[in-house]
Formats: sequence, C-alpha cells, structure tokens
Amino acid sequence: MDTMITKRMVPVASQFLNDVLAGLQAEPKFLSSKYFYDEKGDQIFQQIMEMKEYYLTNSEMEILQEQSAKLATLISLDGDAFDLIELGAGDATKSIHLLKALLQAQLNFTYLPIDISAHVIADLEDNLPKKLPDLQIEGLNGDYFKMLEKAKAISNRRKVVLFMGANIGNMDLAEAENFCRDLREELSPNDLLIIGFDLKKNPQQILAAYNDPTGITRSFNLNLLNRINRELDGDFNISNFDHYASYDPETGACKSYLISLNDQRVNIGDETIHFNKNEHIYMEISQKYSLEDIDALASKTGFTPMNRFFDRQEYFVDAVWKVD
Ligand code: AVI
Repeated sequence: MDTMITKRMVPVASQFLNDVLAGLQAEPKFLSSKYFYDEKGDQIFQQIMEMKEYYLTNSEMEILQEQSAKLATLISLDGDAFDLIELGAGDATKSIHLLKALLQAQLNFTYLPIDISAHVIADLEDNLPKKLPDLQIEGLNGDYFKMLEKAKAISNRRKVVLFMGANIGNMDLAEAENFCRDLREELSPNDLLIIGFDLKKNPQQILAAYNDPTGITRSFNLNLLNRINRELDGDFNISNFDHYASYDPETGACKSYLISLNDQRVNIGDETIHFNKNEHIYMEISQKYSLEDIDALASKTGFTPMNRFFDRQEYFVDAVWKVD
C-alpha cells in the first residue's frame, strides 16, 4: 500500500482534493498537470504521442534508436560497473534501445526503473527480461526521491540517471532548478544525468503540438475536470469550458489553460467554486529551452555539461551532464 501514501502520509485522494481546492480557490485559478494521468489521461496521452503535430516523441525516439551506441560509449568511459536509474520509466519504449546497446557493449550494470505506478513496474519486470534475457533489473515503485534513496541503499555503484521525455518541461524554470538541485544532492561526483529537453524552435510548430485541430490535447486537459467529477464528487459541466494554448517565444513557456465559457458555479464535495465568464484555469507548462538555457541550468545546479545528442531536425536534445 506504499504508493497510496504521499510524502506527508496524506492519503492520495485527500491530497488530490486539497490540491484541487487550493488551486481553484487561488487567484488566478490553477490545477496541477501531474493529475492529468489517470487511466483515461494515460490513454489520451498515448494518442497525443501518435499525433503528427506532436514531434517530441519521435524526435527523442530517433535519438535513442540511432545514437544509443554512442551514448553507451560515453556512459562506459569510467569503465566501472554502474546502476542505470530511469525516473518515470513508463513502458521503456525509448530506453530499451539504450539498454540493448549497453548489453551489446557487455557493460556491467543493473537497470533500476522508478515509476509512481506499481503496475508499470510490474509490467517492466515481467516484459523486459523476455526481450533482454541478460538484463539485470530491479524495479522501484514510488516517489522519485524516496526511490533514489533506496537505490543508493541497494548499491554504492556509480549512478547514471535517465530523465527523458521532456518531463523537465512540465516544471516552470524555478521548479526545474530546484528539481535538478535536489537530484544533484542525491548523486556523487562523476555520476551522470541524461536529461531530455524540447528545444525552442518556430513558435508555430510548438503551438501546433499543443493545439491540435482534432482536439486531442483539448480532451487531455478537459479530462482532469472529468476526473474531479468522478473522484472528488464534482459537477463540472465540461461543455462550459474550452482549451486555450499559448507559446511565448521570449520565455520559451508553452502554457495551456481552460477557459470558463460563462458565469458559473461548480460544486466539488462540500465546496462551491465560482467562475466568471472568460476566467481561466492555468493547467500546464511545457517549457522550451535553448542550448544556452540548458547549460546554464546545469551549471547553476551542480552539473557540468558533457555532451548533447540531437535528432536530425534538431528539435530535441538529450543532454549528458556530469555531477561536479
Ligand atoms: C509529458 N509531457 C512532457 C508532455 C509535454 O509535452 O509537455 C505532456 C503534454 N501536454 C500536452 N501535450 C503533451
């Protein structure tokens, strides 16, 4: 039952309720995109990754498919055995290419995927050894930082941490800095971090990825209101809200909002929330980075940039940082 309890030992359902009420009672209103991913949200995100406008997944996949041998060489430069820790491993469809290359190079490593979802970890432990019989794998189910502590207790080998999928983009710049600093605290000199960033590019292209004409991203955002209705006894009328996405090329912030289409009241459990016509709820940031932004983030948080791996179109980068 470990995953049912958050850091402060508040049951997940009441943590969700507290966060939703705090966000909707704030001025301006906001909800956290970490709550997008219920079963339905996972399905919609899968559809997003298959959209032609959403270039991120294919770009990073191309990097892993085509450059994993080079990544493996870089990782093995220190020569010693190591633990490969993946934060938010999911189904490892991208990292499997790196795992193959590391095995092919006959490196001595254990793969420690970390995921908040118990069934993701169970599936990985079940399926990966069938595809990669020589793989040593030990799944860790729970919060990233708690599981990193656990990984350090399991072995004192060198750590190579993977944080892919541009998940860092779902933090604002201050949160990303804090996250990298906290991660650095868990690591030791010469450990590596391989971290995926979506790069600043033509604003039209970025906006299209988050504002698709078929409305998949719209339903991804609206699904959180449905989830509140289902799990927190809410009565949102979904058709009273619309999705709005924006991209600011000066800051690299791509943001999504839900807009209230009329003056309305929504009940969530015992609480009532009032929305003015055209009032927005801030839902998600997908921060885009320049190469200078990425290097600055590394040096501010205790890492040295070592190398960069781009897709052919240079839409995306997997940066390799060494712990100072
Ligand atoms: C998971 N994350 C990196 C995605 C992104 O691009 O920010 C989530 C997403 N939101 C809308 N489309 C995709």
